[in-house]
Amino acid sequence: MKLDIASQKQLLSEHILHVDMDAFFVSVERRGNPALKNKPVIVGGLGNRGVVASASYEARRFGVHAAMPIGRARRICPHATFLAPDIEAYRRESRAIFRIFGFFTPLVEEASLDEAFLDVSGARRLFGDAANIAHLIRRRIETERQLPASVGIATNKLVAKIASRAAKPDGVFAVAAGRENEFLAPLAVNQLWGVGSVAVNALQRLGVGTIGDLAAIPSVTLERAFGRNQGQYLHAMANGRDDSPLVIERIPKSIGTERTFETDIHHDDRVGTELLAMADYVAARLRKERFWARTITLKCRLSNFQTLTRATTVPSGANGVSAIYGIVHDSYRRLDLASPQIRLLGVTASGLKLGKPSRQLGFETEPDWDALMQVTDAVRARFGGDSLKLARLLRARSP
Ligand code: TTP
Ligand code: MG
Repeated sequence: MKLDIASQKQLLSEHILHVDMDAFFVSVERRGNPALKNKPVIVGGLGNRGVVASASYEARRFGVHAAMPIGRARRICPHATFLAPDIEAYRRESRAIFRIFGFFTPLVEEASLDEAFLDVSGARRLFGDAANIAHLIRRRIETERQLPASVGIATNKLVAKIASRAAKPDGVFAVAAGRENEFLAPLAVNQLWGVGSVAVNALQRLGVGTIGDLAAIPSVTLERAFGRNQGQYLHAMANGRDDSPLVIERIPKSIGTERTFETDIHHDDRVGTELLAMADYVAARLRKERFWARTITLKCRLSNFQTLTRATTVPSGANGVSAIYGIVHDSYRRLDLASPQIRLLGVTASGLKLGKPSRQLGFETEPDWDALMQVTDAVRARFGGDSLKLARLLRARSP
């Protein structure tokens, strides 16, 4: 392949690293207990219904693998050391490892506790090519954290991730630009993203076992069998093409809205309607970005410019209109304003975190707010933010 144009070179060069810690939980445990070195070690739930979370490579030789019931692991590898997980210790370790990644590039996607994608295009001037950066990262993790990591290097995330598996344990595997097909061809199709047992069976019926088999099938054939989007996606992946960008978490400090009224408002009922509209707006934005807020703040400015704020902590996180409205409305009532003259109201969500909250057990009689919000978000995404409104807001303006 010719690489004579600078931009093409940039695009096609191996600039994505996938770093994945080897037997992560086990390695952390082993570091604190050298007697476990080179021995079969299994970390997992030790109760009757527990499963293996992480198995040392010595234990894997006996067939032990992640998600295997612990009882079965005990039968096939009885001489292994079995340990209960210490999640807090793994989290601390994870943070230390991600700090090391951040030293090389700000472009880090946190794929899980023990794995990350790094875009090192901008780091090469300082640290040498991708292979050199992989070497430096592994050495720092080894000297500072005494843990083994493996690194896959490629032109894109898909191939880098598969390459890191090929690098394990404690190694580096680089797939040169233009050699993706060659690298992927002998591997089983389930190594590709999103190809689970259903797709594997369907592909088997087409005579496809390896990624090479899949790459040889024309895109149109796959489109007929799996639909246009999925067919094209499978075809691209099988040929080592993947243009998915790194997903880099940038968590804002807060998401909020406020409104100054043309004339001061006096009625509690009107205040409620305004707060509901703002809660709805904030909640929709939180969900759009997949955030949960641990703090909800009401701001209320009176006609004399006195500004009152009330922050409420929600340890489990909130992202729904009912929860946010409930909090700010309650805060407002507790201000206990005798004859309110309100100039401005504001609702802000802060202490944001990404992903699922720690769920509270629901009461069965409550409506399924999650499902309702999903539907609301979907309708609004399709028909616009004003297409679906809470009945009470039908006459109110959006904030
Ligand atoms: P993995 O990176 O999938 O596994 P690993 O690090 O133990 O081994 P490998 O060398 O193959 O990368 O997962 C990272 C950690 O996440 C792992 O140590 C334990 C935890 N984990 C679970 O708790 N449950 C699971 O089902 C899996 C797959 C992992
Ligand atoms: Mg790992």
